Amino acid sequence: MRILVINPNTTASMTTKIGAAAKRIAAAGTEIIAVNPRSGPASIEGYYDEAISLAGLLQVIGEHPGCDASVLACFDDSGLDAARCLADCPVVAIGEAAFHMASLLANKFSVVTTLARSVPAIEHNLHRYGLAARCARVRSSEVAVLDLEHAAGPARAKIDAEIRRAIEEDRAEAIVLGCAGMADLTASLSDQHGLPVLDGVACAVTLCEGLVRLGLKTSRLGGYAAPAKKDRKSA
Ligand code: 5HY
Repeated sequence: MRILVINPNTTASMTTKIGAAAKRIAAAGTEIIAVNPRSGPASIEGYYDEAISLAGLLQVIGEHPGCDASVLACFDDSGLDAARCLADCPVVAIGEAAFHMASLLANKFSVVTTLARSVPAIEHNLHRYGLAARCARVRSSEVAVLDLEHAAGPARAKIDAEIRRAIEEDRAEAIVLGCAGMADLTASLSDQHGLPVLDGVACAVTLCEGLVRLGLKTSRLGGYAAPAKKDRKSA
């Protein structure tokens, strides 16, 4: 099977890291195609970046028909519903995937994300997915997305400290890492803190493989009907 893994920001080094995390978990016979748009923000932190990233995201989906499934690798699940309408395959977003998997492993989980401005969108998604009651708290580590690319040491120390606070203050029984750029920290953080630490990229790839094996496709009956043919002027 072929899984299209989309990093909706334009930072190629982050796409490489996300692709490596996807390949690490993918089953034998699963081909991972990791891509990012040519246009859009270098990182997505909050509502404005999210809105600016959507045109590039949808363009990339349109340019890669014929995949068996697709992963939306940005933790605020930006553009998920529109992507599901356009893509000719199931689309799984990394936030939604990690929340569902964490709920299978723990009564309560906490999310550790990047900046404070990214928190509200993640909280809204938890409510939208009906999983807010399972999340003790969405915490920001005050690590910018691109700091994960350049300053991994100091960034990791901040994430580490926030996980410790989530365990002590939230009584979190599992941790969801709130950025695709944290994927390479998952195993060592889980070992260090002695609880399940989930990376959304790995969770989403695994769910995609399951959907494909079950032969399941996105329903076209209602909100995810394919876009209607109409005149859409572009700038
Ligand atoms: C992400 N932004 O996973 C999100 C994290 C965030 O560019 N990739 C990004 O802060 O919402």
